Amino acid sequence: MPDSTPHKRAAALRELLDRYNEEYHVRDAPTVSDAEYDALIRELRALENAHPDLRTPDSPTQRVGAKPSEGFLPHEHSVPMLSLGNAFGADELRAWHTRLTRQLDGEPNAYTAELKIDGLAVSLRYRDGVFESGATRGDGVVGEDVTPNLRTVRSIPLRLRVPHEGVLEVRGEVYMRRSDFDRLNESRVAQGEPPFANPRNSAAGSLRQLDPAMTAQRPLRFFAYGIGANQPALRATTQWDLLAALDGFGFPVNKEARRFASFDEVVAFCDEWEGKRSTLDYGTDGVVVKVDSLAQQRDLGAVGREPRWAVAFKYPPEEVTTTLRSIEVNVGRTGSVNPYAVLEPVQVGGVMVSMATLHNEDYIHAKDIREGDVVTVRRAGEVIPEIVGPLVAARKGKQLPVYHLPARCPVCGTPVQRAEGEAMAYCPNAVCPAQIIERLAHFASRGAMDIEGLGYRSAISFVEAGFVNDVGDIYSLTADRLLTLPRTGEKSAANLVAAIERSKARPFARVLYALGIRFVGFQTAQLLADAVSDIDALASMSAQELQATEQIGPSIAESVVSFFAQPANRAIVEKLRTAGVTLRGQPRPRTATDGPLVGKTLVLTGTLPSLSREEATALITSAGGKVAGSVSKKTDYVVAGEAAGTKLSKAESLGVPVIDEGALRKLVERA
Ligand code: 3B9
Repeated sequence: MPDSTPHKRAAALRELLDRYNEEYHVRDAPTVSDAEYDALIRELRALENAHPDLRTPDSPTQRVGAKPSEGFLPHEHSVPMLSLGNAFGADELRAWHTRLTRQLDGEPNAYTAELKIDGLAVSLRYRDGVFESGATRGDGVVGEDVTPNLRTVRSIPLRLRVPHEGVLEVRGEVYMRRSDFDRLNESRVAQGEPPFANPRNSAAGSLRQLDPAMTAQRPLRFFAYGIGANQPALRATTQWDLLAALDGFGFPVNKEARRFASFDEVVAFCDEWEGKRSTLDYGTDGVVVKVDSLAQQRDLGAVGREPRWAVAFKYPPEEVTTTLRSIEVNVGRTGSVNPYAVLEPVQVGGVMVSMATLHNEDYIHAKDIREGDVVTVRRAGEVIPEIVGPLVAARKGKQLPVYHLPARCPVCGTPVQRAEGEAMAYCPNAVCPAQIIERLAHFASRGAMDIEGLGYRSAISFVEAGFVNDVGDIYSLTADRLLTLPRTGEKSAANLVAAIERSKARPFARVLYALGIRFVGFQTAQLLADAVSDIDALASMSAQELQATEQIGPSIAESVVSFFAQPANRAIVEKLRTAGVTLRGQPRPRTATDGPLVGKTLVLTGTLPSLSREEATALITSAGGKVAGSVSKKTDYVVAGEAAGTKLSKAESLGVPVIDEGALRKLVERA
């Protein structure tokens, strides 16, 4: 209900809106819908329009109000924004700790460890609890006044939740979430605008917009980690208290921050996040370790602009820039022509990288990547290195030509084809040596036929010698023939022949996977192997029949059909059959549709004399019966062994027949 006066109503609306804003943008826990919020802010805006004297700078209506500016004014920080010394690795972190322990004449009482957010540092100034101005760090002494832009950042409160009469400067990091950044870049590309290279650049660019209305449309966020000027002084005596006070004022404080009593725990925290940081939706380039006690911080002081009481433990960067020497292509096992970048070698995320995938021609064009460019390379966690994009500004003056995929297969010279609507280009020559080599290497690889000693190098020499034209030919390799190859001794030849021999016993699913049928990965191969009795059954299935199999979609089905439609592939199957490779599945415990136990439900309990649980289940299901986990009136038999428990007594009380393993075997054999 409207309050008695417009003044009171406006105050009430502001309080509500501030609370909802904080719930949504700071706590990530909204309690009202966007529509409710919008209705309230519309009401407040109308009220302020009718009574302009009610409009205050900290009103939630004033987040976007300022007009575009000509440029940013310098802002002198009343308390300098210090910078952090770096520690690369645990040894340097311990060295930092040793230095300060010596200076303090003992260990600090405690430490805080805070993730170092990959954004840009800002200082926010509040006077009498109201946001007054904000500036970038600059050189730590003078930054740029970006007040109107900071006002648009929803997680920055325009008014402190707890009154503070006087001045309070809050320091922290403006950043962008990775997910928000991806979305922003997608829409920029869709509108023909150049994408940002990374979330950090995107946040920096957004905060330095001359028109605050532009900044308002960018998904900027804020984490608070410290204070500057504070008069009257806050009562905190530790960094940990300070973080709690900032939270109490309504600022977002990163929830991963911890306080530790021992330094070893700090080191463990840094280690732990090195592996986990790629799971976060925001970038972190390290951990900021601080001496917790503000009194001890004061005792330690600073050297130049770097406090002795804090340090940045830095992770190896996940993104670096380097020069793209050239774009090359390789030909995959399906004939796909795969472009990749040859890079000036660089360390990324702790490993040396000299190549990165470029996926396909469209990807190269979408990112406008050109040979000779300076590019940003990313490697997060275990992922394959990729090129984020070129630094177009570094290209100035030079005219770098747009890249085009070669028109012909670089290995066999066949013209490359690219079907309408497909991302990849293909070499259509099924006997292209590049494809044969890839198929051989895949066939022999670990999860497939696991032929030890048959890798790329031997695959190349077999193809070059003309010994092998397809994976079926592997089984006609003999020690004598292998010995005619350069660099092949008696022993390695014998070992390889033995490894090839052993591969004949690999299960059917692995054989199917090893064939390298497009879209048939190991899981799919397992599904197919379970669905058919043998390879001939699979080869004779239509796409429709295949699709009737659970989890087999149209692309897989088409691919399987077209694989077996090719005479060359049928010939391979025959070579495998002649060699004695496993081409049929193991009988699997699938419920048979006929047999002596059709319609019967059995329950197993205790240890049977000769059958494991799995074997007993297989026996029952192969006879058409079902195995249930618990006894009920619907149970037909309970099969009991040694140390049977409550299921046995339940069966007796319900009058369900109890049989032993011998009786089960007789039931099954009755057919
Ligand atoms: C004057 C986290 C970051 C960080 C400090 C950080 C970057 C810098 C810092 C901030 N993430 N914490 N902390 N989580 N990226 C520790 C350097 N502190 C200051 O800037 C600072 C500045 C101070 C104390 C701290 O006291 C003085 C007062 C008057 C004169 C001189 C110093």
